[in-house]
Amino acid sequence: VESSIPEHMREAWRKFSASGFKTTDEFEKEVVKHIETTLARSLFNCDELAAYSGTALAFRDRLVIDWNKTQQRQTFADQKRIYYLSLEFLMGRALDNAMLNVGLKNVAKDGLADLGFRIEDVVNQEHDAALGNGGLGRLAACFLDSMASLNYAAWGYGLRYRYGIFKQEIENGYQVEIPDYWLDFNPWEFPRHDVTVDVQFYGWVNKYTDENGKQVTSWQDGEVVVATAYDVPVPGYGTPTVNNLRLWSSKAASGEFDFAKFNAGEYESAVGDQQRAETISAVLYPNDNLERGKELRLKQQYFWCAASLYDIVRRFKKTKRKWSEFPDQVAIQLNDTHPTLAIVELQRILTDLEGLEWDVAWDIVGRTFGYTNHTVLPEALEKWSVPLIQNLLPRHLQIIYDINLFFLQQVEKRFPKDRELLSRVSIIEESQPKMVRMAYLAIVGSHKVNGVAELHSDLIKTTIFKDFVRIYGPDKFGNVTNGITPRRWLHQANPRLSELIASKVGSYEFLKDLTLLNKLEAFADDKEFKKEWAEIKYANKVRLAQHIQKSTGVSVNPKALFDVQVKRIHEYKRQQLNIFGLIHRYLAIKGMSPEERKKLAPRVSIFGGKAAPGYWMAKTIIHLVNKVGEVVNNDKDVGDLLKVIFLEDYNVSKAEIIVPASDISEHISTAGTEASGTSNMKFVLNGGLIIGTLDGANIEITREVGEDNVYLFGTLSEDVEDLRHKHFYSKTDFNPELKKVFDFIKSGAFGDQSAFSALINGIVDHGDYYLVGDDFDSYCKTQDLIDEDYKDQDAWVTKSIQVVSRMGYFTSDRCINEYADTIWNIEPLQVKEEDEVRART
Ligand code: NTF
Repeated sequence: VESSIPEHMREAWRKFSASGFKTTDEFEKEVVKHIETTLARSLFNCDELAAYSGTALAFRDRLVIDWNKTQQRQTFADQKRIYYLSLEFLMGRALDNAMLNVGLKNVAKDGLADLGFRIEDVVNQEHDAALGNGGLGRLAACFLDSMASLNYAAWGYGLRYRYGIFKQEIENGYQVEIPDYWLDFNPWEFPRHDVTVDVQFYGWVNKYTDENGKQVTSWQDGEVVVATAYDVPVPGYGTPTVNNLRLWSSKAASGEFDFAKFNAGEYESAVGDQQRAETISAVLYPNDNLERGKELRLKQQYFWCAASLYDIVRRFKKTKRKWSEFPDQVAIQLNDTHPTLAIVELQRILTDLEGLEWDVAWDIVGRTFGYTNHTVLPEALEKWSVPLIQNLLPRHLQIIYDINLFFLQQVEKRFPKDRELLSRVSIIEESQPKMVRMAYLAIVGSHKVNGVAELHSDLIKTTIFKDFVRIYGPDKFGNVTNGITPRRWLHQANPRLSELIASKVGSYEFLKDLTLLNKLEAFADDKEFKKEWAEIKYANKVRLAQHIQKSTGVSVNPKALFDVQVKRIHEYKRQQLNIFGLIHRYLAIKGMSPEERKKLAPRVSIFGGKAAPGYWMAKTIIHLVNKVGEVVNNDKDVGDLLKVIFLEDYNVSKAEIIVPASDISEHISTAGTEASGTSNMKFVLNGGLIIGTLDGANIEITREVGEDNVYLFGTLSEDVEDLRHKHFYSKTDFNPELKKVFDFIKSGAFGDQSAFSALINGIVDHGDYYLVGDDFDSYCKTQDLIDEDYKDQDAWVTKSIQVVSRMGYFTSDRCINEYADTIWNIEPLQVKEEDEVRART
């Protein structure tokens, strides 16, 4: 408050307050100004990168104006805020999104043309912000877009990794990882060197009675690391709301380095302290659906939780409210268990630092947090070893033990003498060493727990969290089916389709209310419309074909069926089923007469995705796909009938090219393993059909778009356990067609067969955990059906239109409204109508 300018001196401020460009001329003026002054370049020295930088800075200025106003508005409104804690935010590129969200892309397009540039080339200069692995991080990014677009007062909190997810190159068919240093030029972040938090590690706990006879618990003599805030504006679509994503960066507490040590000649150790501190936020862990219990990862988690909580509490304290009102002002959503320490940290702040009674504090904590579970895979459920926490966070370990004690006492009271139950639900697992079960801690410390698709939410209630449903009752557990933002995944990625839709449904209003897509249904048999629809898909395929040619050297026929599987490489996602199916197809083609071949539908199979660097089996799958591609793509007998492509370095910006170009995409996880999946929604929203198992959101997509419009196959989730069990005593009825595929691989058809033996043995000899053998036959038959259906292009296009018209449910706007209603208990913040109108024009 002391830093605000007194009312009688605000005249000059109002007069000169920035307002932002509106016309092409004004835009150009801004771009030239930035290129000449901010970048110190000139028209004699301006490449596409400089044009990108100038454009980004011009739009950044524009966003900052609305951003500041939004933050002021939210502060004055003094209402509840949402805090979304996520270790991953997979934002992708920001410029195109900013241009579309503020409604000035056409202005920029014309302006850039005047200045000698094509807008696509300029946009393509931007480096993806890749602070995430896959679905979990991208979901967080879609949620930020929706929360801003719906005018919720919401902040994201994350880590500012110096290195995001690695860049993938393929060398001789193998994945090679290259560091992703993305911060060289990043106009979208604002360092807040004045917003810092000291975060403590190690040390010991001192309990004593002070001079007033009060019990004091203090955590002392630890090592301090400084968290500095970097803020990223998050613009909403068609609204002046610009929310904030705050990312923390770590630095040693002593500044540049410890001068005392430096002067004493201990240069190395002085620099070492600095580097050790900076290491905390240096790199994103590249595992998807896997936790490995590394100490540095735990440090990252606490560093981020402590800084975020301090920030949230500091903001609350400015309102001078009573602590009991904290949950009326603050809703914190935990994106998986990664931020679970925030629960413990808030309890510590309220009891040790603010002096609240344990029970009073614990009630506040419970009302504040909500926890979203994103996986049932046992290897992905976080557990931290007690000795590790004891050493790094001694006070937090005590609090965890107390939380567990009070929780178990409560359970004992309701279920007397059920010792089995007590040991099953204990937050502490009595193993060697003892482990803290983070999901259990998250459940006990939250008022709502949700899964991310109906099947998944049912599964968590009946399997991993079954006992907790007994203890707390079913109401604590809910479902919020995932969604995606139609702004990025339709309007931005597929502008021609978005425009065609707008021309039929009347306006671009469907981007804010996706259920309006249902108006398209009326045109599903309209000849003219179908022609335009098909033309757009074809143009998108031509664009992808060009990309494939450029990046792999393989030329593919855009008239062929494009079959896409892009996602992290994981055994449970079953890229191996896909590639085995393709080898089967290749063998079939080789065995056909020329007449038979003529009847076949040409197909291009496209794979993309990264393997975690330590995930050997996933890397083997990548290797096999590449080797199959080498053989198939160079076989003259096959020609256009089959091409197998591995696109390297799959990321958000590549997805924006790939997704609009698919005819069929594959979502073929073993039933019960993929919590939701979100790319399935992106493909269908762009008029692609899907082949999938009855897993995750596939089930709800099928319900919405109709069973006739989805290619379903494979084992049901309720049968998975029995089959797994059966594999251990009968291998006799092993699929003969799949065996032929394995024999072909073993013959050395794709190079040294020993490279693939583990992949095959896992299926043949080691229990086939992911049921590849069980589902192979129905998978291949379903692919044959797709071949047949694709030949009838007219019927295919009708389906394509129908499915899009029924995708309204899968907008992330719907999810955010559900979270707001059922978990956060928060309403959007009203924005003045004139501001709304200004934002749209
Ligand atoms: C992922 N979970 C799931 O594997 C996906 O099915 C889901 O779509 C996304 O979350 C988003 O909900 C994880 O990445 C994690 F971390 F939980 F394993």
